[in-house]
Amino acid sequence: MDMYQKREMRKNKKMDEETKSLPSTSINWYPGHMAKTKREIKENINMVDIIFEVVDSRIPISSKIKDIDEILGDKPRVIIMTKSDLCDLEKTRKCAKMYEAKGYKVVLVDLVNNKGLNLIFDATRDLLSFLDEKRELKGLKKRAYRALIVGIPNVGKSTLINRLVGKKAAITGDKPGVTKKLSWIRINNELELLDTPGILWPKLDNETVAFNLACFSAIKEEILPKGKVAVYILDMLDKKYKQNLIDRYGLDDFDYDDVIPAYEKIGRKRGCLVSGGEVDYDKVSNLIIKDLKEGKLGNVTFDEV
Ligand SMILES: Nc1nc2c(ncn2[C@@H]2O[C@H](COP(=O)(O)OP(=O)(O)OP(=O)(O)O)[C@@H](O)[C@H]2O)c(=O)[nH]1
Ligand SMILES: [Mg+2]
Repeated sequence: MDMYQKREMRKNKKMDEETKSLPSTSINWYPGHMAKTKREIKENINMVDIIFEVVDSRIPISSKIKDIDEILGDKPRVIIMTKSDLCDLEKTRKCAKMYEAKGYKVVLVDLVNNKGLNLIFDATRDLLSFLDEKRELKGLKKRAYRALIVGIPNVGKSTLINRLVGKKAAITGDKPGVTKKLSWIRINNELELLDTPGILWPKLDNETVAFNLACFSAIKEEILPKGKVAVYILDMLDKKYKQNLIDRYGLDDFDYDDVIPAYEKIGRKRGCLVSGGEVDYDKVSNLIIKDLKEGKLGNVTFDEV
């Protein structure tokens, strides 16, 4: 990197600080198809018995849809926290307790190692046994419970369905916006699930939430600049998981106001170089984001209560 690039990067950093105070609604992140999904959920809500609301266990608060309650009404609800293999269990459990105190049932699952799935069935039976009793009184046979699965993009809704059904019934992918339309999937005699595309809320009212979502790929990459997201990650780790920075990058000194030395160190250590041996800052940003997502920066939870 030459002097000019360094100056530009410092200038950008200054600009970033200035934009921090901008009204957050200036970020356009709400594609039209999400409004359509919400409409369709509304249309189908009377057909379902229970809601499986999926959040990412690394950001259990930021990843909860903000304006969903008006649509879901008072249907029984289970909050399913996915990717527990990658989270900081202690912090995530505190968030789970906070939700439980509000009356939600909460289940933590690790969909890579199939952990916690039975707890979803247990919670569902607990919440819905009254339906069976009601049907029995009317002389009707028990029928499969119908669950609606909702959540922001990329939290693992379709993966969860595939694990529950025991085969690939829904398309999944490591980027937001994989599922395109609502679809019913029969899990077994006991459960039917309605998979939905990920949704967000129209107004981004909190910058921290936006960065948390960007860190874990819940919003499309072009919404927040990668450099900003990577610096946010370094800052969060510096504040909450310092040892992880030392372990992975040998970085024991991070200065938010001058990120260049950190970028230089990481770039050299991890080989993010251009020909001539200069550090490639874009490559470093990409590496930091990828490392975080894949758990190479340790098990982390960014939300705290
Ligand atoms: N490590 C880990 N990865 C997971 C887990 N659950 C899902 N994933 C991964 O997360 C990514 C997103 O999964 P999807 O099931 O496509 O997410 P989705 O919520 O259906 O996403 P949209 O359809 O885009 O809204 C995939 O790469 C999954 O393999 C989990 O428990 N642990
Ligand atoms: Mg999906």
